[in-house]
Amino acid sequence: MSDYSIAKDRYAELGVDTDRAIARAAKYPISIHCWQADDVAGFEPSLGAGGDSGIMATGSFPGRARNGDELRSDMQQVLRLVPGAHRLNLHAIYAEPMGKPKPRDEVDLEQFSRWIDWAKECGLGLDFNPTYFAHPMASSGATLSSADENVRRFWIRHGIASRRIAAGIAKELGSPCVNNHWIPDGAKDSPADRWSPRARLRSSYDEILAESLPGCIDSIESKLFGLGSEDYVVGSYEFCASYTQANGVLLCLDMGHFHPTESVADKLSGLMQFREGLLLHASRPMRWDSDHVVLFDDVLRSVFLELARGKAIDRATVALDFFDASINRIAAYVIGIRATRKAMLYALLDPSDELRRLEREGKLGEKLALMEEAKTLPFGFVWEELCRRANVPAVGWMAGVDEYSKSVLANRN
Ligand code: RNT
Ligand code: ZN
Repeated sequence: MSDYSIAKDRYAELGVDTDRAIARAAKYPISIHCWQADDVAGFEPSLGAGGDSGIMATGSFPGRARNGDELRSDMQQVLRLVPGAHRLNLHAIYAEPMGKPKPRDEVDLEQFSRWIDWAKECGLGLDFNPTYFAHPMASSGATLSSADENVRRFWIRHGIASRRIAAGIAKELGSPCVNNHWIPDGAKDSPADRWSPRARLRSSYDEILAESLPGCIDSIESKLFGLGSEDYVVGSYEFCASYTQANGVLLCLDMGHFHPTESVADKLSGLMQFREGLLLHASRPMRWDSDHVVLFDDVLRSVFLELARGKAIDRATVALDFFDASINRIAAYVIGIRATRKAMLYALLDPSDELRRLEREGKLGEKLALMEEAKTLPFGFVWEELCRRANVPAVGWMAGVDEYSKSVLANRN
């Protein structure tokens, strides 16, 4: 008997169909962020995220992608080592100007034509993000909430431009493009006026979202604090949850953007009573950082378990958001992508029906016992089978990273 057939029988005893779980877990797209490959630097000359942008990649591991060709090549190598359906998530700073670079507020579809051509060749869908950071116009720490009308208008134009690009991408690729808005706006310490910036942000989003653009699916991402916005974040969770609810756009929950003892998993059944979908940024908070490489840990498992138990996995749009410049970046990608896919599979293998029955019948001890036992079912063999069916390495994938590092990354100095 193969490892997999032993595992299949064990799960079947609990009423779980492993073949069905494998097929389902492989089909939900994971939108891979392009910015782990280059530490969120982007291709604009001499800008780069940096410390005043609210986000920062730390580390200096060699081999960072320096242009679109290198980034696409890295992505292709990553895709050889991860099972299931994927998309690629771009930021506006990854524009590749054909002639003279265009300013952020004039960026357009043409500058993404190389990405679009490549996505067509690979059969990948693309998602998009306006980049409201890493720019002189963001150096005051305020963008869409700025009291300086000149600054605020500049970023409104950028938001509008990003939506047109997203709609253009959707049309070119025949697949809706999620366009996620995140701003770094906030204050380091004790703002006297917490109200006006939020009122301005609300009206900025109203203007940005006014145009009807089929194919562009907007989302707005909240945050708790950032570098330089420790005390006050304009686009807080309450602001973003309320705005998106009132205006019919997606709320983006980044798993790194909450108080450490808060459960993102527990929010889902509340939020999703009132909205059809959600965007999830799979990420991992670590003390003050919100962007460590995603691991197959309790927190990630609990989020997907909640979605599975609520029969809502297909209502969540899943994207990744982490960046670590201190380890091999290809390995970082593969670890985080595989962890996210594993969490999907793990959740779909949950004996949810049986657990719910025990709970309904008041057998809470039995329920807890089964939850515990389920944790040590032979999950690994089912995961390996998913990889085999997807034609990617089940184990030993680091060899694919090492080989690529020697033949490609080592030549980037
Ligand atoms: C920052 C947000 C945001 C960014 C990316 C680069 O805290 O999580 O999603 O990480 O847009
Ligand atoms: Zn995020």
